[in-house]
Amino acid sequence: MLDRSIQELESGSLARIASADTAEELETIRVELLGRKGGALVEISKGMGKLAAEERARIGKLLNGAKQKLEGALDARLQEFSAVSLARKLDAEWVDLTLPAPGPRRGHLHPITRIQQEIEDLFVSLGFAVLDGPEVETEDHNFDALNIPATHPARDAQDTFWLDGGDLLRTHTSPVQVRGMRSLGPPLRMIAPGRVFRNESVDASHEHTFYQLEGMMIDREVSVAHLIYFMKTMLTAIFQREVSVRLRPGFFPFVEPGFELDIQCLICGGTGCQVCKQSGWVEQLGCGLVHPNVLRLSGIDPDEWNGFAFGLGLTRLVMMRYGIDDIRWLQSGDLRFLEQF
Ligand code: 2NL
Repeated sequence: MLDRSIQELESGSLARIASADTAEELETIRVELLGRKGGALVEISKGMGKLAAEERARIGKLLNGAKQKLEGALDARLQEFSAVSLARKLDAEWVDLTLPAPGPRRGHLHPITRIQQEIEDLFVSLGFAVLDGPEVETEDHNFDALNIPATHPARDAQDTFWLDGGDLLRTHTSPVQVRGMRSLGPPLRMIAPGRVFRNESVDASHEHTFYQLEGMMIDREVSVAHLIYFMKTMLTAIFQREVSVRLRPGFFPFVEPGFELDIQCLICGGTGCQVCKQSGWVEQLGCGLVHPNVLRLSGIDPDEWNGFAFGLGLTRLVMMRYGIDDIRWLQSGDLRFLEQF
């Protein structure tokens, strides 16, 4: 009688275990069968007290065997579940380690940096050194050594950011060239690109911070013909086409004679349009032959040496090249602007 119920319990339970779908279901079955209180096997064993000693031992063995079999089946089924769920996870969550990593987003140089480097490359190919210098300068390097009189309005606080102690933020890159003349000595060829500062009220065409590039060549018997040759070569490289230039008189205290250099308008070819304001010509840069006082103030004998010098605004050049109508975009750091280049 007990034999039968043990066997039936065992085979019925094995079938339930085999068809269980979840770990929770298995746990319910485990409690029902093997639970210390009210588990089916415990209930059966309660009937054993009434049996003869020999019979009790035999049934005890049967019960133990059934218990072990069921425990084994429960554990095995549980194992299956975790194997299946691991397989499912591995299937869903795989990563291809052979794919290239995404890496940082690629940026690019600022349009001003780009035009500066193009002009640097050109002048290096023509034998010029590219010089750098400090943005905080002395009054001597920025004004006195350039033959700019003490009364010149450019020195006023309206134009110059003066610092405590008499130094200033350089208002042009000329002080770099003064340092160059003093350290290199003649003959020399150099350019000085860089950031300059003027105390301007900011609007669409004025910034307190902008970029310039100046250059100079000092040798024996340098003429305006040399100047025109180098300026034409530079402007042809910048605009990537042949350009016609003209000189008009222009005053800068550090050159004599001094010129404003124009190019024939690249938009209309010289017939007149909005860009050249109907004149056919567009102003590009200032230039001239280095003033004898400037040479002397940097220890160069003007009876033996002379040279040409020029200065142009990189910021303005970039605005012309790309048709940018407001100078404030260039220093804004606005990605909507920068990502267009
Ligand atoms: C302009 C005009 C110019 C120079 C810059 C220069 C520098 C030294 C000596 C002589 Cl150390 N000249 N630089 C000469 C003529 C014009 O710049 O309008 N620049 C944006």
